[in-house]
Amino acid sequence: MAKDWLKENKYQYVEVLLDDDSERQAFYDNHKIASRTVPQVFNNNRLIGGYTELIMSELSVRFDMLQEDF
Ligand SMILES: N[C@@H](CCC(=O)N[C@@H](CS)C(=O)NCC(=O)O)C(=O)O
Repeated sequence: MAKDWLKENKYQYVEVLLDDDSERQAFYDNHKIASRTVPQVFNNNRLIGGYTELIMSELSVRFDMLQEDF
């Protein structure tokens, strides 16, 4: 869903596959990610979160832009 959303909204992304359990655990630990789910979306090396947080962050930016128009 996150990949589809990024494509639809014309964002470029790099996918890091974490199918291997130990690699995935190491990734969570190295990035201090408390959640143990995928996807984990980063923007400029900064963790946004999962799909839900990705959508929420976009909505937040759009909402701020709307506010600036008033
Ligand atoms: N709220 C998260 C949910 C992510 C989620 O549930 N991902 C599933 C795979 S699609 C997962 O990692 N399940 C493994 C688990 O819950 O341990 C989001 O929006 O990204």
